[in-house]
Amino acid sequence: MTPGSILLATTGWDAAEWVKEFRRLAPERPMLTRLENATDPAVRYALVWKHPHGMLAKLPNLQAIFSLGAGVDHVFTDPQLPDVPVVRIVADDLTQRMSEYVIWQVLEHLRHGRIYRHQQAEKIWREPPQPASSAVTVGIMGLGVLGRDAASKLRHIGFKVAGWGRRSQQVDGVACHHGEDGLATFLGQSDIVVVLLPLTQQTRGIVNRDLISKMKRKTPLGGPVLINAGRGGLQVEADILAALDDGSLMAASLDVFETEPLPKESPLWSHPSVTVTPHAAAASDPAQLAPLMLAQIRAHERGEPLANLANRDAGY
Ligand code: NDP
Ligand code: OXD
Repeated sequence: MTPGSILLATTGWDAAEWVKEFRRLAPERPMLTRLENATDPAVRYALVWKHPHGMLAKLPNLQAIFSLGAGVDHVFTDPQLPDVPVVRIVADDLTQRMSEYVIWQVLEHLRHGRIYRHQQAEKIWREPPQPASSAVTVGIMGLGVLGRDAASKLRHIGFKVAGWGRRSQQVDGVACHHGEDGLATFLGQSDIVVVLLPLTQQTRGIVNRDLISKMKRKTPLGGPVLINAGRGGLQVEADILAALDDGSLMAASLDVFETEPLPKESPLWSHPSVTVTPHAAAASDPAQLAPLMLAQIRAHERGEPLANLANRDAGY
């Protein structure tokens, strides 16, 4: 069997390193990058990040779609998505990067990073109260591959950890909650809420005024803290800003936004209680991930099943 061609279809993302990596690892396998070539019958695999909608439907022999990220919302929003398996990224490298981001931001809030940066700029020598990590509960919304790893690493640092998902599950040392009924209890327990949910029809806009109003008010940090590294569509930015301004939210670390890149006029950029990062919590590194994708493609061509399939009905 001749090796199937790969089409790389991305927008808003420089794909040069991915092309280089695939050409290095599989020089025998034709790799297409021009989106107007998306009718080529030789293409069996599409690697996508925010591909132009409708284009994949024109590939007559497409066998699988690989998301270049762990999230697949950008794939499922294509109204003409062909009926082939959609593979998402599950990789230790990406998981480790996300856990690093979560730990970094949780510690930033525990250890008053924003306050000390301000104090240094003003030459102020003052030590605010220092709560123990063991006095703080980090609540993780989305106990999937990324949420469970972050939970385990936070526990090892010393935090108490709660988690919330769609279905009931047990995770060692984590107070697990699920479904709509479990959400208020989960929020009432969590001093810092970390959002690692996928964006689906059910989760769009979930981080809104109503959810923030259910967050624990009295926390060892002085107020509730939000960290969102899931997707921008999960949050209602106007509600977050209003909550920060009226004090119902103390601080927020946001890696993802309703519109990306975050528009220059967004008040989030300059809000003193907000930390903005440019959708950089966990980068997809081609040197780490291309070999895994290629291994999947080769296994598929040997007749083995594809792993890490997204569920089209659930949307993640
Ligand atoms: P998983 O699919 O492994 O986990 C998703 C979790 O969310 C599961 O626990 C699932 O519950 C839960 N969930 C889904 N829908 C609901 C719902 N309606 N109510 C409650 N819980 C729900 O995904 P990953 O952990 O691999 O990734 C999570 C997200 O992180 C990605 O979808 C992506 O959007 C984002 N991401 C962001 C990055 C960044 O750089 N900012 C990088 C990588 C990913 P259940 O266990 O019951 O299925
Ligand atoms: C992802 C992302 O989904 O980078 O992996 O957001």
